[in-house]
Amino acid sequence: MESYDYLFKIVLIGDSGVGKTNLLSQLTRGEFSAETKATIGVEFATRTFKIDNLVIKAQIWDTAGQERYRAITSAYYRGTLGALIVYDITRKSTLSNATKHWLTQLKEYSGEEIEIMMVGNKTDLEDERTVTVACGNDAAKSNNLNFLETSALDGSNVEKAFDELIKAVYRRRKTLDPEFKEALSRTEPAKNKKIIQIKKKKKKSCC
Ligand SMILES: Nc1nc2c(ncn2[C@@H]2O[C@H](COP(=O)(O)OP(=O)(O)O)[C@@H](O)[C@H]2O)c(=O)[nH]1
Ligand SMILES: [Mg+2]
Repeated sequence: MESYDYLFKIVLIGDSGVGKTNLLSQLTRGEFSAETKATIGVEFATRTFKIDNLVIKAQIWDTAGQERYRAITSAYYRGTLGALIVYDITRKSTLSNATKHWLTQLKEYSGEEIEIMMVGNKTDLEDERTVTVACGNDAAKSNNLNFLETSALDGSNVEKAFDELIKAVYRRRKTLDPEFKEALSRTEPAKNKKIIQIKKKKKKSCC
């Protein structure tokens, strides 16, 4: 088995049909499928990233189509350190759902201390675009999210979107977790595998 220093759980969320499954298959297998089918079978796929001489294994969770019914459960989000919230640049409603529904649910289940990358997918469909880059960027900015546009079809920015997210998670862990810092100060990469998780925050009773 491939060895790694840290394991980060990442989740993919967003409306049905925005391209979550294809972004993941493009990242991990270099594959794109034009078929519209509900995701079946795969719970997550993994991919390793190298940062500061450390091997970070990203375990990236994909939904099994349950987002269609907005029925994602807290188990899906448990232990998440980072999320990719995906919308489709040809469908405006998917952007408003990204910030209203998906971001709210993510924060509710995962707490505030996670890194989020918002992704406007399907840039290859420029002629059908209804969400401008500026509009997506503004929505991301006003919610303090990282932002990129991608195409799961031609692969543009796919690697970059995940890579930037993993790096942001890594930087945040480094500032939050004393043990993590200690491991980083060693000259050799840490030999012990370590699963970094954050505990769910208790919900505040009022706002
Ligand atoms: N043109 C184009 N189609 C895409 C892209 N990403 C996904 N699709 C298509 O959009 C549909 C839904 O994709 P899928 O990955 O299953 O979306 P999910 O429901 O969010 O997992 C499929 O027909 C894909 O082929 C993309 O970047 N460009
Ligand atoms: Mg899917």
